[in-house]
Order: sequence, then structure tokens, then C-alpha cells
Amino acid sequence: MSTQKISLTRYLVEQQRNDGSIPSQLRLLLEVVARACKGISQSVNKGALGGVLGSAESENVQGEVQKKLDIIANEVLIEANEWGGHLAAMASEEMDSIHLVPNRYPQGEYLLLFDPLDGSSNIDVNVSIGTIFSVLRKPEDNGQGVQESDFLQAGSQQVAAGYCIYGPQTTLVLTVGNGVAMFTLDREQGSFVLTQERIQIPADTKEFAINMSNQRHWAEPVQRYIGECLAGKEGPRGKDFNMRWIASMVADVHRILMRGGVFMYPWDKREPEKAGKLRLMYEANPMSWIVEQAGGAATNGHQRILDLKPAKLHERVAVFLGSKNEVERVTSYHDAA
Ligand code: AFP
Ligand code: FBP
Repeated sequence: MSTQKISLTRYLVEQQRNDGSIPSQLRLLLEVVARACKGISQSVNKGALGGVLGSAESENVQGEVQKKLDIIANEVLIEANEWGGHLAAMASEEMDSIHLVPNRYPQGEYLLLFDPLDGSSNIDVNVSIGTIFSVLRKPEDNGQGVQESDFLQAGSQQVAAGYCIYGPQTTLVLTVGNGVAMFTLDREQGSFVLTQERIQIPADTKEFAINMSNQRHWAEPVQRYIGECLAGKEGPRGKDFNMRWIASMVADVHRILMRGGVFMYPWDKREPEKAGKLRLMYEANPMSWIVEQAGGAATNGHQRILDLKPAKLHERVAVFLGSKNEVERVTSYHDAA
């Protein structure tokens, strides 16, 4: 397929025709999410001029102070998705429990999960942030309506996953299970245009992304892996590594998708009862599927992330994802420990 002026709508219609991987309700859902991301992008771009910067003086379910833009992005996604008839319910990092589609609208077959604004600390300092989303099929109705337990499906059950990064360009990255495609927002036309298809992450890399300030809290396998990277040419890896940390998973993963690398947010001993910092269902799962679809790998140090069966909506997980050989290496260090 030529990448010349192919809009997201056309791409989805052609996918639907070619292999049926996108039923019409799913296509509508993806278009609505993309439209919501355009709205969020506009608010992000206005910044101080739109009065959207700063804290909202409220906390989300994870006890994190919400930024105004966290709340705005959450509302934009809910309002855009409520009425179209394609969804049964939504779940978000910013909401304690699931949000059912109101009775006045028809109920669809899908469940949508999202982190409306990832990288909140970057908002006020004008650094890249993003929206991450994951789509699941609603299980058979058991007569009790949609419940939180319906969302607790392994990442391997996702039918679509993506993110939109609000950076120098606004870019939407999407998978429906047949590779990863990237669309850039054409602001004059107001539409997402296909700019790259079948994205592949190189299996080897010399770049890692981790919050190094937490080093003293990591477990031994992560100490070993990073220690070897830092030892450079003279160490056991025999090559110099470079480090990047943008404080937004979307931005760090996007960088890796474009040029290789490994992203890590490991368990650390300050909060031993938590498996990690990042959220499984609306951060790790969609990102892991995108990375796998681009030829990379994603584990929690022991298991493939997409095989984990969630026990709760806001479950946390340790994350190692990106270039396959590096993810396999750091995972093998956990196995050996
Ligand atoms: P928010 O959930 O507050 O937007 O935080 C984003 C994030 O969970 C993830 O995207 C980053 O990788 C990570 O935080 C950065 O955290 P630190 O730099 O504070 O370790
Ligand atoms: P460019 O001039 O290539 O854009 O490099 C930018 C830069 O000089 C600084 O903006 C930045 O602080 C630094 O490189 C980052 O360098 P590194 O992390 O590779 O040490």
C-alpha cells in the first residue's frame, strides 16, 4: 500500500476489506478514539493560552495529584465514545471504577481502556506526552450487565491497541494484530495520514531507558543488566550504551519503536508489595502488543506481559520491553537469579 495521502479512515476501510481484521464497530471505535485524540492535541497545543496547565487539586484512584489536562483528556475520551453504539463500557487510569455507556445510548460489543494523558509531569514543561488505549471484546452477557470482571482479560485478548503522542508532531500508532502503522496529524486537513507501515524494532540496540535515580532500589537482575550496559566497551557486552529517559512511557516507547532500544520500569524494594509502577491494563498491555507486533518483546522479567491474567483493573506490573534480544537478556537474568 502506498503511504501517500492515505487517511486513517481509508486505511481502516481497506483493512476491513482485505482481511476482515476490523469489523465495522471496531472501525468506528478507532475513528472516534482518533477524533478524541485530535481534540486532546488541540488542548495540549494551547497550553497556558487555553488555561489547561497546572494541577486540578484532586487525586486519582492511585493517589496521584491530577493535572487539569488529565481530567480534560479523560472527559474528551468519555464524551466522544459514549454515544456511538460501539462500546459497552470504558475504564481509565483517572477513574476508580468502570464507566458504563448510559442507558440512553445503544450498547456495543467492545470495552475501551485508556490512560488519557500519560507523562503528566511533562505537561507544564512542554515535553512530549500521550494517550494510550486498549480495546477488548465484551464477554458474553451473563444477564448482569457489564462488570469490572469483564475487563480482566489477558493482554493477548486485545483486538486493538494504540497510542497518540503529542510531541513536535501529533502521531497516532495503531495495531489491530497485523503489524503496526503510524499516522501523522495533518493539521490543515484535520486528519491523520498514514506515514509508516509495518514498523519493525531492530532486535539489537545500544540504547536503554530507565529511571537511573532508582538504581539503589532495584533487584539484582536489573542491577546486573544495567551494570553491564554502563561498563560499555570494556565490560562483558563489549559496546557502549546510550541512555534516554523522557518521563513519559509514550515518548520513550515511541523512540524505541522508531529506532530500537529497551524500556524498563522494574519492581523496586521501596514498595515490595507492588509488582511495579506502571499499570498493566492501560499502559503495559497496549504497549506490549504494539512492541510485539513490531518484532520486539515485552516481559515482566519472568513472563510475557500479554499472558498475565489481571486480578484487578488498576493492577501494576514491572515492564521490560523493546528490542527482542535485550528483553530476552534481562529476562534471562531474572530467571537465573
Ligand atoms: P503519569 O501516570 O503520572 O502520567 O506518569 C507517567 C509514568 O507512569 C510513565 O509514563 C513514565 O514512564 C513514568 O511515569 C515516569 O516516571 P518517573 O520518571 O517518575 O520514574
Ligand atoms: P543536538 O544538537 O544533536 O540536537 O543535541 C542536543 C544536545 O546537544 C543537548 O540538547 C542535550 O542536552 C544533549 O545533546 C544530550 O546529549 P546526550 O544525552 O547524548 O549526552
